[in-house]
Formats: sequence, structure tokens, C-alpha cells
Amino acid sequence: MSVFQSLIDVYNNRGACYVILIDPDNKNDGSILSQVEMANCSEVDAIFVGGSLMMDGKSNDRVKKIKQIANVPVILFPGGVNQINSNYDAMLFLSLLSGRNPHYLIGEQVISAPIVKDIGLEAISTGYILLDGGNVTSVEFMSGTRPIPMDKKDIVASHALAGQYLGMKSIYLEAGSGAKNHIPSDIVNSVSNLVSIPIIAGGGISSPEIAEKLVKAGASIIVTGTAIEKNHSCMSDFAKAVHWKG
Ligand code: 1GP
Repeated sequence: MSVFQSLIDVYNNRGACYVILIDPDNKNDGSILSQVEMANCSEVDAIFVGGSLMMDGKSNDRVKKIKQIANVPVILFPGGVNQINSNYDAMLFLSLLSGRNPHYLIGEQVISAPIVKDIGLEAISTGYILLDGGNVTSVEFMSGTRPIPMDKKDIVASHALAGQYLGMKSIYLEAGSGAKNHIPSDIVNSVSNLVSIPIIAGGGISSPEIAEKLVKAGASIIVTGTAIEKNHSCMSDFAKAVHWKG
């Protein structure tokens, strides 16, 4: 079974999937293993791994360690083509749909495609939509693209629908890591009324209550990074809130 199908099975059976994001940068060197160990016993459904910038040459070694220890799928959430390697079970094959920078719409993908094929990585085609979470995030700066304002519901929903019509398998609504404001539930709701593919929501989701609200609004996959970096033990509360069907 593909990794993507395994996530679909989880959200069909349990209401939604709970995914943690681990940044394999050197700033997290001391905490990565404890995050993975906590994930293993907290009903986390998958681990996304990635970040905007790696500050040393050891991030691939950290990914290898994550993969060795994790008992759930390890999925690359790439900040760039340089993060692709064979230690992952799958990758989000992202196109930054909300931006108008051709490099992140199709340039990185062309460079990545032959490498992904060569290492046999499952590619989960994902329309990535960046929203304005109230502060300038690394994604905004590094991609040189403007996020969509949170009050432009129709613009967000139209981008998501365009992603679906382009054949993408999922839509990622992203407020950016450490966002002041998470994606509001009315945006998730308007996107979910329009598209029939799974919605991933991430950025600034700081409590299980917020996660639950977003799931009830139509998100299929909830991603948290900062909250669990600060306090690993809250993973099981997030998982409980997200798995509302039990
Ligand atoms: C995943 O970038 C987010 O989409 C992670 O955001 O670090 O704010 O949880 P946080």
C-alpha cells in the first residue's frame, strides 16, 4: 500500500491524521531523537521532515536516524531539491501555487523529478498554498512569494480548486512555521466545500482545541511543528483531538 493510501485509510477511519513536522537542522540536533521516540508512543500517524534552510551538512544523517527509529511513515516536506534522499518513505511533491515565482511553481520540480524517479520515492503531488499568518515566515522570504491574505477566502479556495483540476492529490494550507495566526476554520471550510481532495493544514496550530476545530471544518491532515518542539508530551493530546472518530 502506498504511504498516501495509508494516510487516507487513517482519516477515513479516525476522522483525520495527525502529523508532526521535524526540522532536521542542527538547531534541533539535541531533540530530534526524543521527538521521534515520543511520536512512536503518541499515535502520531506520520512524520514530515524538512525545513527552509539547513545550517550544516549533517541533515541527511539526522534524517537517516529519524527513519531508523520511527515506526510511522517518514515523509519529506522539502524546502528544496537538496533535501531529497532515499531515507524517506515518500515525499510531498509540492508546487507553491499561491506564489508567482516560476522556480517554486515548476523549476524545483523539474530538477527533482529525475532524482525522485531514480531513488523510487513515492511522490504525493501537493498544491502548497501560503497564507498570511501575521508575521513574515521563512517560506515567504526564501521563496520570494507573497502569502495570500487570510480574509481572501475566494482567492484561497480558487487556488485550491485549480490545484485539484491540475491533478494534484492534496492541498496544503500553510500559515508558515511559527505563524502568529493559524489558518482560520472558515477558510478550511470554504476550501473543503469546493475541493474533494484531502486538505493538509499547518502553521501556528498551538493547541489540540485549534486542531480539532480545523478537522471539524474539513482538514484531513493536521501538522504541528513548533508546539511539539517546545513540549513533546503534547503530541498525544493533539492526536486524541485529531482522531475524533476514535
Ligand atoms: C507545517 O510549517 C508548519 O505546515 C509547521 O508549523 O511550526 O507553526 O507548527 P508550526
